[in-house]
Amino acid sequence: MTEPLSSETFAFSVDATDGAARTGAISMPRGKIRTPAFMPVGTAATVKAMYPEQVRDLGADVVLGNTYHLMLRPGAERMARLGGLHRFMRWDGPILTDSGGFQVMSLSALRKLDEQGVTFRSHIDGTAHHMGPERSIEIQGLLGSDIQMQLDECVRLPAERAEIEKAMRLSLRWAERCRVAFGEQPGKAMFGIVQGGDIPDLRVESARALTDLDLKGYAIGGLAVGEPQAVMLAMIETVEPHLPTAKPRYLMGVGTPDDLMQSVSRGIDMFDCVMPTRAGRHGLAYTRHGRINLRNARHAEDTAPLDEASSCSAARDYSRAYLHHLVRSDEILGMMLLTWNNLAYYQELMAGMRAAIGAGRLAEFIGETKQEWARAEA
Ligand code: PRF
Repeated sequence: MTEPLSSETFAFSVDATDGAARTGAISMPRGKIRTPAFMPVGTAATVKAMYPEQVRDLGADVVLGNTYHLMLRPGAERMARLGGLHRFMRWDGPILTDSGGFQVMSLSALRKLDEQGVTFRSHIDGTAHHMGPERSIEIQGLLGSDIQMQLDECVRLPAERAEIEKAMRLSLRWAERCRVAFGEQPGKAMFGIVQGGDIPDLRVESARALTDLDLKGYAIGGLAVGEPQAVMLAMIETVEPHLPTAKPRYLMGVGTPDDLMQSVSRGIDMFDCVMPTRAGRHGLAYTRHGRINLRNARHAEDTAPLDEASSCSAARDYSRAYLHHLVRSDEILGMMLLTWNNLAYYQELMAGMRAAIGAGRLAEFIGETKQEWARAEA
């Protein structure tokens, strides 16, 4: 099952499977990404509240950057003059960049989308911008991104079939244009993005058409955008059989720890989400014992740490009472410690799943993990 790895090219190898779940690695010139992988989000050339060394030490092999934010500030050409995103932010591992369309639609003002791309006003200074598929790939290249995403259109759910279908077909045409713009870049990759909302036949059509483009990897977009978890999981099950087994599959913008476990067991290899970092800045801790809201008064005199058995100092060495105090006082250290804890937990969860898949006991691992959440909550 294992394919040869070469550090000079982009290669994906599957080392073990357990049902639909797989564990393996993507190898690229800047390093190896162990899969299933969780990619911390470093939107503006920083994983918020974290030193790059800390992110690396937690076991993250790859971080995500955002075309939309970085093209506006500091700017793509400026980033290239400064030597690229890796040097700029002091992250020498692989970087995956999202293509910008999704962030334009959620963040910018006066946005308009047509065949040629997206036109929008910056959420920072109101300046007008246009970005088509070719420019998105050009910007991702100027940033120095290792894994670049096609420009796509993501429709929020619920939505009418006509709207979902139109966005899915536009995304397919943009995938072809991105593929041409990307060309052949040994050691780098461009991923396509399956769209099609919550409509199975549109999902299948999207996955098949993208597979025909023979891309290096495939993302599933347009999920976790308002639909129930059961619908998201059903769509993964619909798409998965139509994606090539030898290519990595990336579920964009997902999710909770339970979302990650359910999706890995359905064949997903990569994730990104702001949840652990954003929640950390809002006083929420993800732990082996479940989700803990440190704002809550019940932690005011709790001398226990978040997780006495964690490998992360933030989880092990600080009392819940202290974290409660920091959060209530809006202290920066509170955000730093909770972000650190949350990313550590997410990476521990991924490492746990990789080991469980290797041992053929993913279902048991998921059962044990959820059992501990339920026990701690009771
Ligand atoms: N497309 C892109 N980025 C994304 C999404 C998408 O559909 C999502 C949806 N969960 C998150 N990030 N390009």
